[in-house]
Order: sequence, then C-alpha cells, then structure tokens
Amino acid sequence: MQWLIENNNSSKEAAPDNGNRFLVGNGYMGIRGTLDEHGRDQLAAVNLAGIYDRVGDGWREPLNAPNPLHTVIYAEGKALALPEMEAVHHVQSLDFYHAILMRKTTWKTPKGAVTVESRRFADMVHPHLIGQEFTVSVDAPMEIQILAEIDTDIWEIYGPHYNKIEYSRENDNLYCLAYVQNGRDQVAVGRKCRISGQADQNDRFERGEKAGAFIYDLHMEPGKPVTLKSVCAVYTTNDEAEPLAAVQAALREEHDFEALLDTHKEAWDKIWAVGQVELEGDDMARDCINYSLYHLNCIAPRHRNDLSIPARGLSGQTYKGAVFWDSEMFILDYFLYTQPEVAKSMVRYRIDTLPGALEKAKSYGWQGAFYAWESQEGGYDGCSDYNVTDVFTKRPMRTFFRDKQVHISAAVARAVMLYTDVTGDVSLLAKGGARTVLECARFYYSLLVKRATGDRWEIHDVIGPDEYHERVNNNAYTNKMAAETCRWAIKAAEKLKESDGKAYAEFCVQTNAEEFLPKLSQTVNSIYVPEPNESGVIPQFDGYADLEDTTVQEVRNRLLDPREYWGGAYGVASHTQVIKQADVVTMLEMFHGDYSQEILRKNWDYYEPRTEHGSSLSACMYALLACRFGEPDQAYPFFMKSAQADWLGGGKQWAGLVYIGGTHPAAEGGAWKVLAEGFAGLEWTDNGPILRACLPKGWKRVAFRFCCRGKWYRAEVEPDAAEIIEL
Ligand code: IFM
Repeated sequence: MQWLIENNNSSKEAAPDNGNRFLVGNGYMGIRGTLDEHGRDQLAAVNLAGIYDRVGDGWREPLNAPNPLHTVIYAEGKALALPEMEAVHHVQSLDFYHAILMRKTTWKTPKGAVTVESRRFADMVHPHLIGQEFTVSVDAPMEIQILAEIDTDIWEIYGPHYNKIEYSRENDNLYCLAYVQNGRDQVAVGRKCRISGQADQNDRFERGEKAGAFIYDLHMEPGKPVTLKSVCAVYTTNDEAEPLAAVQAALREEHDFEALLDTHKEAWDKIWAVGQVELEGDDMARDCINYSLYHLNCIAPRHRNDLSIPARGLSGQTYKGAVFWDSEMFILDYFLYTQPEVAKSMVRYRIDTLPGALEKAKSYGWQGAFYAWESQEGGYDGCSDYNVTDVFTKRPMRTFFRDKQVHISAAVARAVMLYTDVTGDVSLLAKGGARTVLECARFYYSLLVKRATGDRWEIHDVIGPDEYHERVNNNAYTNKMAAETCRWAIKAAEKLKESDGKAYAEFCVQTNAEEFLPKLSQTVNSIYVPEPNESGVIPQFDGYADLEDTTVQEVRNRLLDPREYWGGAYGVASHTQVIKQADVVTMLEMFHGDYSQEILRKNWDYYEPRTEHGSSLSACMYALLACRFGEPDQAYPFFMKSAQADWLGGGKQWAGLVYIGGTHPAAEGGAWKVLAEGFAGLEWTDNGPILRACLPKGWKRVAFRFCCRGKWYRAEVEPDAAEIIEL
C-alpha cells in the first residue's frame, strides 16, 4: 500500500476540498491542507480543539489560530502564488502513513523557472508544535524574496474573533498574541525560522522586517537551493494562563526539525501498529478505509482526557466545532477497540458535561439529562433555534433540532455502557458514568405520555435521525433507544453496586436511584416501539405510511434551487416518505438481534429507495444492516460510499444557505464499523469477542487488531474462515 494521495488541481474551486482532503492534525489542532501561500480566500485554517467564541449574534464557533505557516515567495517583486499565478507544474501530496503534507510547484518567470517544495506536519508527539520546511530553487540567477509570516487575516465563518493582535520578535522567533473577543481567552502563536544556505554561499541574505513576518531577500543562483525551516507553536488560555510565555518557552528550546519529524513519524508508526486495517483483494477499499482512519487519528483527543470529537473534526468552524451524536454512534467504536484511552476521553467529555444536560432538560420543563444537540465546551448547546437559512427569503428558518432531537441522550448512555462492557473498565461508572446513564433514562421517563384510553407509554413531538420530518410522534428509533436507555440505567446501577459499594451509596443519594429505579423497571416494558406492519415494514413514526409515497428523484426534481433545504415546515421532502438518512435502519442495526433476518431485509428494501442519503451518516448504517442479513455484496457500495466520503471529497456543501463542508468523521468511523463489525462481524459478548464474518465478493483477507477487557487480539478473516488470535 502506498499511503499517498496526490492532487494537481490548484484552482480556486478546488481549494476548499483540498483543504479537507490534505488536512494534517494531532488532536490539538487541525491544519487544513491548503498551500503555504494560501489565506482566508482559500479557507486556510489552523483549527483549534475545544476553544470557542461568539461574536455578536453570530453562531458560537471554535477558533482558528493566526496562521504561522503562511509563506509566500516573490520573484523579481512578483508574488508566485496559486491559484492567481498559474504554475507550469504543481503537485500536492499527502503521506497519510506519517501525516506529512507535501507540495512541489514550478512557476515560469521572465527570468527563469522557480520551484518550491515544502513539507509540513502537526507534531503527534508535541501537540502544540508544527513543523514546516520550505525549499526554493531556480534555474537562472534571480532576486527572490521569501515572506514568512504569522497571518492574522484568517478564515472565519462568524468572526472576527480577535479584537487585538500584538506581534513581537526575538532573534529568529516571531510571536503573535491574539486577544479573543470574549474578553477571556488569548491565542498565542510563534514561528522560529531558520534559513539555510547563508554560510556556504556568497549570496546576499538580508532579512527585512514587517510586523508579524520575516522577509528574506535573496540573490539566488541555479543549483543552490535555499531552505527555510520553521518550527511553530500554538498555545491558548485553555492550556496555560500565559499562552505567550508558553509559546516563547517552547520556541526558545532548540528544536531540530528533522529530530521532531523523526519522533512524529515514530508516533504514527505506533498508531498504525494497532490501528490499521489489512485488506487483500480490493486495493481501493483498503486504501480508502485506512485513509478514513488517518483522518480519525488526526483528530483524536490525546493531549487531554476530557475532549470528544466534533462532527467536522478539526477541519474548520463548520457545524460550530460541535460534538453531535456522531461521536457516540459512529466514531466511538474504532477508538474503543483500538485506542481505549481516546474512547475514554470521549465518554468523559459527556460525563463532565452532565450539568449542562441537566440544565437543558430543566429549561424545557423536563427532568434528567437532555444533552446538547451541538455540544461545545461545558456542554453548551451551540444549536440555534434557526439552524438553516432559507434560500429564497434569506431569512433564518425555525428548525427543531435543538429542542426535539431527543435521541442524543440515548447515544450518550450507549457510549458509557459500551465503553464499560468492552473495556471492562468500570471506573467511569463510579466517576459519574452511572449517574449520566440514569439521568438520561430519567429524561426519557419524563417524556413518556399515555393516551387516556391506552395502556402503553409513547414519546411525542420529536425528530428522529431523519431530520426532514420534524415533530413526529413515536419515532421507532427514538422510542427503542429510550427504552434501552432505561434498561441501561438499571444495568449501570447494578454494575456500580457490584463494583464499588461506596460510590453506589453516593450515587443513590445523588440520584434518588432506589426510589426511581423500581419505577423505571415497572415502566420500561410498556414503552411503545412501533412494530412491523403486515408487509414487515416498521413505520418510521405515526402517520409515516400516509405521507406521499414518491421517489428521491421526484423530490429532487421539485427543488427550485439546488441549495434549498428539503426538511422543515415546507421542505420538498417533509410531506413525503422520502427521508434524509437511515432511521428505522439505524434502529434495526442497533437491535438486529431482536428481529428476524426477514424483517431486517424487508425494511432495508423498503427504506433504501426512499432515502436521500443526504447525510454522510446514512450509508454506513445501510451497509451494516445488509451485513446483518447476510448480504455483504449489497452492503459493499454503501461501505465504499462511507469510506470514500473524504477520499473523493465533494459531498453536500450547503444546508439552505449554511455552509456545511469539511471532513466527515462519522462516515470514517462508520466505515470502520462496517468493516470490523459488519464484514468481519466483530461483536463483544459476555463470553468475549466473537466474529460473524461475511466478506464481499473478491475480498481475500481482512485483518485488524483490537482490544477488549485489556487483552489484545487479532482478527483474521478469509472468505471461508474467521479467527480471533489472542496476542
Ligand atoms: O449529526 C448529524 C445529523 O444526523 C445529520 N446532520 C448533520 C449532523 C452532523 O454530522
């Protein structure tokens, strides 16, 4: 396997996609794969994890740091910068084994050709550091100028987030301190520049000065390349009370670029030693799945033990840098089985944000924990009541994601339970995990309604995973997950009681569990979960079958504007059976053991032609379910769609007038789920891990490592054999 992707398209239109596809990151920051000379217009960004700001009435979003990688060359006074100045040769490539972004570009100038080669990495060992190497060569003598800057004119969606910038310098180091509008935070960035070539050439090296930049004036000759090596540092008030002092301390240390790069590579070697997938018989699938895992590893929180992963990773401010159910339902499993410490951090994040969830439930008049739909730090819900802008009126549309997507709390409960089950680490239950699950159950308990004539508990006025149908009653996915959350709460309490009597006693005082749990046990089996109709199809919600039964294409044909939002009050899909993403199918995948294969298949067959797959979360669920009823070839194209979400780029860029582009961690994690839990059929049981494998046509071998209950295993799957080897 080559572990390399390349691109020659440097057009203005390609820049946003390239920024996603060529991203490098280390969990602390994501650096979009734009070129050295790129800035705001090409969406260049050093996106920071876990630090947010809100400007005026705009959406609260994460910060992009001032960009310390901004480097531009001038030949005889003229900037050589893509896309404005066309190149005669250009290639950008990503070594996604070692997370190194490279480019090589040659421009023709009246004096001769100028070539730039560069490399950059977000240091996996020192999460605050970035390395960049930038080499210029010429084929004729000429005057070259290199501008090495910390660029503060950066891409921001709802900025500007900085209201004051201070630059300073010290020998070869440039510093920039940016004051955040919120009046509390600061972001400090530094760049240590070392230019080589002075000593062994008689050329003229003069360093001019510009606030925030070093400018190198060079007389260059053919055969005598000049290399600028930069080591950059980023700290914020999230990390240190005095971030500038932290940057200065980091850069005063003598960092050797090559030595940093070596240890960075070693860190990635270790990640792949446990985290890669071996696949024989389908090179494209092998490359795409590992590329997806590359992206997940770039955004995994390793520098802190209480952070999760936002829906667009660290690819920018899209989706407000917020954590959605994507993390627990789609992304968690890969880390759970390969890097449990990362999974633990993701679960801790939810436990720590329980106070916000309790507060949110209370604000709507409910009890227990209603987690933020778009969770930022402290569990603050970044989701606006008006989350989509109408294409026609340009007015914000009232959407109900924040108030009605109540299934989020069940995803959180699932994460706590799955983490505990698979790792065997019960410590989180005592540290708030059991309470989290119980408060999620209490939330659903408080939502239950009974008709005067009925004998079952229902849940009304919700939005299920399919966001196009708002405010529906008895969404099958939501009801089933709510019932399961109640069972999890009972189980979590039992486990805590068995494992830590003292913590259990505290938990009972805190939650009044001894009074509440019996009530829950009495209720849980009467929570209504819609059942298959005479054709075996489970209605997505009450009245779904009465909606217009038409095709996805027909609904698409009704659009007056391609960016029009399909859901909401008068969206083109709202009054039809066309859905945005897997909904009943997600429920059946989660609880496949409760249904016959025939029911699984019939629902797949019914819902798939009615699904737009307008969310990147959709395809993997269809693929998983097809594996559950033994049709890996039917699963395959959906698996590929998920695995290629970022490999191919593109995807949906707009919801109404709101930009939603970026990377797709849920699709990446979903692809791993399909491979490991679908095709290889990995499942945790009380007797340990098992495989129920079914490989698609042409696949000769799949192998991967995984960890359960502290033991490491290797799954080895061939068309007619599947084996778990304890390591
Ligand atoms: O969480 C998803 C949701 O299910 C569909 N819209 C996008 C969100 C973030 O990925």
